[in-house]
Amino acid sequence: KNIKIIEVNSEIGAGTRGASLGVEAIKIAALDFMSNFFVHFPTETIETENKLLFEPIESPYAKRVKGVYRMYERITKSVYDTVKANWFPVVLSGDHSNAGATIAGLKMAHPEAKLGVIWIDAHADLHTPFTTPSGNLHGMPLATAIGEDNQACKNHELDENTILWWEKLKNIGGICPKVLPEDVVFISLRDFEKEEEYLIHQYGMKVFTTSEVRRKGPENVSRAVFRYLSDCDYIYVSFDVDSLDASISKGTGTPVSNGLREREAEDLISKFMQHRKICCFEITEVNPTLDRENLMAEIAFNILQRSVNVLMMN
Ligand code: DIR
Ligand code: MN
Ligand code: MN
Ligand code: MN
Repeated sequence: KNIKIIEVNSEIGAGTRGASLGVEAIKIAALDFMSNFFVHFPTETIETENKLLFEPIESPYAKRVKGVYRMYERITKSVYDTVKANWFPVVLSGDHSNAGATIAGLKMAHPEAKLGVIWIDAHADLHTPFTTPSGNLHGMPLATAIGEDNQACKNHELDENTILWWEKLKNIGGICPKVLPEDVVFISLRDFEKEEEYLIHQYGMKVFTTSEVRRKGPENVSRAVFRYLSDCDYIYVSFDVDSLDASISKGTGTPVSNGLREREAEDLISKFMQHRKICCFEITEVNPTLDRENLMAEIAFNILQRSVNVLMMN
């Protein structure tokens, strides 16, 4: 595969400041390891909306949603163009809200295909403006992809404007839903709210817990994941670094205990990358301002490098 890196230095979907520096921190990790990894690949850097961080919030249940929508437009186009030009997109992004756009770009590039998603994350990211506990859009990208409002669990009344922008996020690219809930697999999910749990149960979404990954091993888990997604034509892997255990993930906005070890994540992700249906890989939520020694970025870089090596051999 011919790799192209799409760099998204945006953090407007996150609740903690600093994730917009995550991609730079991964590059610093590469330099500290004396790796010339980043020399080898064409890179497109997406313009951000981070200036909105200095402005008052308009929609408390969908913070900076206009900016997130503009990010969605740019990322969707970039992913679409990359796939259409026969490049394999590796997306390095600040906060996870961007992943909703990555999925949109993939779906637009393959409108007739059935798209599967492997979501490696402590969180389900299935909130909507109707249910969110924080208003942060990095908790909502999967809901935009499956076209979900979750009105059944509604906690807030929304103003017209918030509803309008939410509709625009779900319908970006003119296809909604982009992915079916049954074609989403969660890995290491362990921190979610009851509104998300409702959706997971209602749709019977597939979850592999950390202990399952540990017990069965990467080979078996990977085989089970691809068997489960066997009727999908293309599969996207989204890696939120907070899937890693809190002991090694201080450098992310929302670390959670009982997560994956570095080696487990690396082995599992490189197994995923061997599969012919893999069409895109994304790493997100590295926040070096929370880290003392850039450990999170170093781990993310190791996983990136090994994954890309595997992709290039396939
Ligand atoms: C929580 C936290 N579910 C929220 N989500 C995070 O604010 O929606 N996602 N941290 O990565
Ligand atoms: Mn996430
Ligand atoms: Mn997360
Ligand atoms: Mn199916």
